[in-house]
Amino acid sequence: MKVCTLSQIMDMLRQLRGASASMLPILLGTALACQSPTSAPEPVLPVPSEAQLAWHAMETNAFVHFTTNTFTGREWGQGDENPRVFNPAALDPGQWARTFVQAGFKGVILTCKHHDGFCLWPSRYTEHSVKNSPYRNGLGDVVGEVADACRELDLRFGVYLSPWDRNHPDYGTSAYLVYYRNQLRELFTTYGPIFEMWFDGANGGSGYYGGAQETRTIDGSTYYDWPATLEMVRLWEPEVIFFSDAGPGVRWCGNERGRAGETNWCPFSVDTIYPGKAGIESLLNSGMEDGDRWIPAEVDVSIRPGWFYHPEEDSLVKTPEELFDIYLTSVGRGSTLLLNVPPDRRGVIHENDVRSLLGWRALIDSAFAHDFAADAAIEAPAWRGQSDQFAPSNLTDSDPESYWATEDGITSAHVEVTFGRPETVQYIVLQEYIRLGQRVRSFVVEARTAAGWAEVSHGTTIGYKRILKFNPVTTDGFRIRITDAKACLAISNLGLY
Ligand code: FUL
Repeated sequence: MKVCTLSQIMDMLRQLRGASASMLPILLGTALACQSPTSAPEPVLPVPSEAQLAWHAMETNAFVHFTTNTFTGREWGQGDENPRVFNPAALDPGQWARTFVQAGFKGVILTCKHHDGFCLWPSRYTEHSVKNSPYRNGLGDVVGEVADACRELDLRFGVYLSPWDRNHPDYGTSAYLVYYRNQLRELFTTYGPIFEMWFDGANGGSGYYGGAQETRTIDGSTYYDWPATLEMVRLWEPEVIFFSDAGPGVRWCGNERGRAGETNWCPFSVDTIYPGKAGIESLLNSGMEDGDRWIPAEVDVSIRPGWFYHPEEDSLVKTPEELFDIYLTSVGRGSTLLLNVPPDRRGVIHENDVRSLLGWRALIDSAFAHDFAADAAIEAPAWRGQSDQFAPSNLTDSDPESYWATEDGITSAHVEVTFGRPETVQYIVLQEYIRLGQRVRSFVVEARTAAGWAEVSHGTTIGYKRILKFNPVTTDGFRIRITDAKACLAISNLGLY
């Protein structure tokens, strides 16, 4: 029996909209022929929201650290910096955006305020901002310029607003929360749409605090009252993704080295977790197979040793090869990569960073230039209802909404891919149909040899995307064996490069 994929149904609906009365019987006939006798697998909870699905699909985003530190050489400003030190004489967010687009990024997250409390927009709630800097004689608005440059090139824009503020006199009291929320209102109502809000876990400690020059500690589990803040922000931006150790949108991957866990579950339970909680790095890194919420890991790492630009690090920019390796351990492990590229003192992305970024993109493009699976024959002994809707050919049809599925309760199964002639392959890309939850616990990749199937690689979780790199193998066929899963399989994509 002929069955319809979601995209076929969407096509039909589109045609129906423009159909004349005489075409209706034909379209109805097609629709009836498409009825499926086989139901889709039940979702395995938790499942991602639409906003999280869109976030997964972004895959790589740019992080931009820029503040007084860029000019003072620090990584964490004390909060006592004179705003006059902030003077990017040739600021060019258009150059950032063009570079980011060429590098393949889909979004940009800007440190609107780092721990030094200096605001890159002329906030009406503080004097510690661009309005007291020489930049455009105090009339500039870096956040506005960056948001506009992003929008012009279809990059989504996100904000980092440090909860810890070493400048503000009220930090540590409830008055500071009012200040922090006022600033969020300014950002979300002036510079939206904002796709992601990033609040890091570095909280409390020594600082200027309006001249007090002291150490202030806060209770990270209660002080910020995050649920109330998030509820407020959602009024302005219902779909915004919140980043923190505890999500709720996405979680930290537990390190700043660019490595998501080899086993990386998106499900995560946050009952006892709050932003900045110590000692949970490995949990954050691997997620929780039985977690009760979808909170995928985001990998944040800098292209340089520091988060901010320092001239003495110009020779220490990560090479295209190092960045490619990070791509494999972030995007290739089911995460999104948030790669920090800090502008220099002129206000542009330094030549060395541009060179590395473009070299990195060229490596990705060349590694994944030709998918040998796309025109290969693909077979499996059995699949869900033997229905076209769940057939193994869905793995290679480049439709992310179609998938190969097994019968309920069948948690191990295999597919065989046969090329027309021997090809040399070094990467496998697998993607689960995560709309129905994350399922796979382990899998094995084998190549056909004269002596039978030989293992070339194996992995644990797949999730949104899993890329495995192995020693190049020349063969005319592969077998992918899913060896264990939480429930029946639902896999949308298989690529061999
Ligand atoms: C950390 C901060 O302390 C660093 O300066 C940087 O912003 C990094 C992304 O998050 O918590």
